[in-house]
Amino acid sequence: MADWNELGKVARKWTYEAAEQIKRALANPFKVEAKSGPDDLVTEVDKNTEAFFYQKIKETYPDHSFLGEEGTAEKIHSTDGIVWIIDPIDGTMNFVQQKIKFAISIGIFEDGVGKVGLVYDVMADEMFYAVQGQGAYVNQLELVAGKERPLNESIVGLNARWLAETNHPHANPLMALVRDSRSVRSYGSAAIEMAYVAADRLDAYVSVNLSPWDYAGASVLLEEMGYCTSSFSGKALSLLEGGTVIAAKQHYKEKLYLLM
Ligand code: 2AM
Ligand code: CA
Ligand code: CA
Ligand code: CA
Repeated sequence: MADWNELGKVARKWTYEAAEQIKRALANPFKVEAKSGPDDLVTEVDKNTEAFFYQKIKETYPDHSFLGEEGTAEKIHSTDGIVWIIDPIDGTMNFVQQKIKFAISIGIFEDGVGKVGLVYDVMADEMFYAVQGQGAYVNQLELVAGKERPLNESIVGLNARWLAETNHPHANPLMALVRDSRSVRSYGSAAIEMAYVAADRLDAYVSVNLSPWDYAGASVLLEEMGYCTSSFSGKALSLLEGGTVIAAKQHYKEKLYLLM
């Protein structure tokens, strides 16, 4: 049986190493390309960081599988065995333009069950991590369950872009969420926003379109806190295909489904 504490330690060690490389890269010019549009960027630093993790995992754990955003390894079609799901830089636009608020995100799963999750906010030096059944932490501090606030006292993370697309099927429910919550925040990194829910800095986070690498790491943190992660229709998040995402304290679950 795998030693998840040990795997967690190794994942954190590699993450700190990768973060040093990312910070060094930030000091020099690097190539930026647009993928699907001007708000969807990738840099050579994203690709190099993913390749770094892929090399390490292949060398150290040749029987583990790998899924990353930048396609370093072939797409996987099954979650059998031990699978590392990695977003080398979550919040690439922040990385390129703001140079803060981006994260390395790693989820390690066994037969589809989250065992290790980490989200490392590189510039803030905040390591959010959890090992299944061992608690969730930010750096040395153990996270404790947050207050269950009513919606009008809650702060919700979401991307404001969806509100502007009035024909979008979820524009109106999102508008209601903006109106009825205490306030909304948009940080530009889904992984950090979901980690903030785990850490009680946000009460909920919603997105109309994410991929497994965006939420894999944070979903282990949220699970460990007893919070809920699901699609807008209440389905479990898939590790092979993306879609809508709700990450929230448990008491919002029914409320958010109804709203969406
Ligand atoms: P990324 O930076 O790794 O691409 C805000 O853009 C959040 O949504 C980020 O976490 C970003 O992850 C994610 N995201 C998912 N799909 C995206 C897309 N097509 N374009 C931009 N951001 C996307
Ligand atoms: Ca991306
Ligand atoms: Ca991402
Ligand atoms: Ca990314």
